[in-house]
Amino acid sequence: MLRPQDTATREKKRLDGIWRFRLDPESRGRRDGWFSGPLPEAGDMAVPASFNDVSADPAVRDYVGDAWYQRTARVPRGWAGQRVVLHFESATHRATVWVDDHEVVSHEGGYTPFEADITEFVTPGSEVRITACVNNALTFQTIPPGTTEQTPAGPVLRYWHDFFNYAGLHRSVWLSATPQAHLDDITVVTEHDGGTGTVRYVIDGRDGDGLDVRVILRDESGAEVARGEGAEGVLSVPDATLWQPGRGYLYTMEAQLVRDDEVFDSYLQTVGIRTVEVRGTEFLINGEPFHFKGFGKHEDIPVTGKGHDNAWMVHDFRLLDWVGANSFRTSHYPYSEDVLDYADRHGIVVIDETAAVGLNMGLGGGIFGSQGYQTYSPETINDETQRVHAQAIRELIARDKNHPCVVLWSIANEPESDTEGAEDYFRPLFDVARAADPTRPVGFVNVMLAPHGKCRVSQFGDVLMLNRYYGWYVNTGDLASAEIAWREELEAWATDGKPIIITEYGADTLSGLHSVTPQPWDEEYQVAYLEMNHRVFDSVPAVVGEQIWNFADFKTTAGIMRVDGNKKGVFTRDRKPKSAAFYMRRRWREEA
Ligand code: GCB
Repeated sequence: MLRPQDTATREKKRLDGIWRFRLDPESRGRRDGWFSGPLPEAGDMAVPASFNDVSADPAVRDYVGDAWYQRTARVPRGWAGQRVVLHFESATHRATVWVDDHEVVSHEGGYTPFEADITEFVTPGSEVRITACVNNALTFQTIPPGTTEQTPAGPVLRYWHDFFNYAGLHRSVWLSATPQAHLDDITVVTEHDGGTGTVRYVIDGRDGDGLDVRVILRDESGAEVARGEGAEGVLSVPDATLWQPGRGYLYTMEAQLVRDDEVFDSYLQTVGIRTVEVRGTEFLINGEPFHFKGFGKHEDIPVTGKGHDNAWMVHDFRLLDWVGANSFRTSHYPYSEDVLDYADRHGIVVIDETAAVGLNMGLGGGIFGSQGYQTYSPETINDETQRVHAQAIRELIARDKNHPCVVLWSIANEPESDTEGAEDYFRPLFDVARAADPTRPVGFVNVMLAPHGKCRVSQFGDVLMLNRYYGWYVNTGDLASAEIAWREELEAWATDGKPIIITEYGADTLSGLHSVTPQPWDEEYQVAYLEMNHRVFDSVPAVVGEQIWNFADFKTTAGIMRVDGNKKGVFTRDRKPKSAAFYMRRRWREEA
């Protein structure tokens, strides 16, 4: 699947704006055919946005079930004879879509795109009615998982991840036109050797019998630097400018379907020439040791929730630059493609994560507190969950494989990983990731409950990614003991001979709370906590990265461990710096 584009042969029309919207707690809509006419008794909803906080109504905020979106759109009259596609960048967590009365596509998984060829249902120049039934329930067979528990007051959704179950149409919806004979997929893999860059490409086309594939690679000035013929090939780029952390140089590869000099379809694929390799305990980008400095983030902003917003995105990248970060992890789900494009362009390194978070019944609404379920069992996380998880890995890699910013796949965050069930569950999933992308390292994020010597899944990863909260969830307020325990555990991990990235460490901190005698929740404690962690990291050579939890405060479910959300941000939810932001800026910028 290729994201909609405007090119010499393609057009796109964004369908964002105000859609008609209605909750459907009794799931009547399908039976009553709500798609077959104007959505009855509907209100308004912004797209893109999570619906939860927009309405200022607790019943909408906490709603679980079907939610209907509808709008009309005019298919441009110039699209006659073209193939017309309806493309959703995401629908959380699943959706079924109708065009007028025709059901055109269903998709499972809240953070990857899907589309339908709707040519046969539309007439260029006329309007169509587009209806999406989005559903945000979670079960043991969804990624992420959850379950609905019956309470005396009715059903309540429970889940084991520590962020709010925002839902809706979080990203853009597009109508797009392509030629009937069209390009369908592009894969690029890059290498370089002594100044010469190599771009291997594979192009898939559809309905293009008798057409040839041609690719043209241009540099940032638009000058052609290489050209190839055929659906697969290797381009050689003398004196290539590399894509590097902090310097996101991008070539553009134009893929064409052609006959002689006539171009039938054209698609523009950005290409960053760079290599990624794990060697011993080093993580190499372009053959140079790379040290990850950054954050676990969230797609989370006031009111809009997980809805993509360009102003907030640009602002976040400005703050990453200000603080001296060079990377982040897309904790805990695939982010908007706009974010990855932006990271490509700005040389920010990304650990790209699936939405497999909370496969761990040992975790509560913070880090501890068993939930009374067995994680892996026929009734809970089972073969079907594994199948859905495998599909989530494939869809993430299919979507993001060409982004130079992505250097590492994270196939899960903090699953239960110290049991035989975990080993059986995860072994094949690493194979799925490696089959989908043999070029990047693969890992998963280990939880404190499965320390070195107990974890049975880390053996499968190319790198070790550790989330640790010494001085917060354990040794709370006692940084001296925390430092001893943490160093001991980290030194044990270092004996595995793999690079270690600390993918989470953090302390909840209430912005504005100060003390000359630091203790948990005040800004000085957050700084002291970070300083203690850095003493530990800096003394263990296998540590190749530190990503603080979290970039900014974010919304969670209500709970006794959370005051208006998770407060481990170095910035507040509205991106005001805490003292830790200035401290990190000193550490990361002075080291640079
Ligand atoms: C974790 C989770 C993250 C939580 C964090 C916390 O280990 O990976 O999703 O938000 O801890 O603050 O408890």
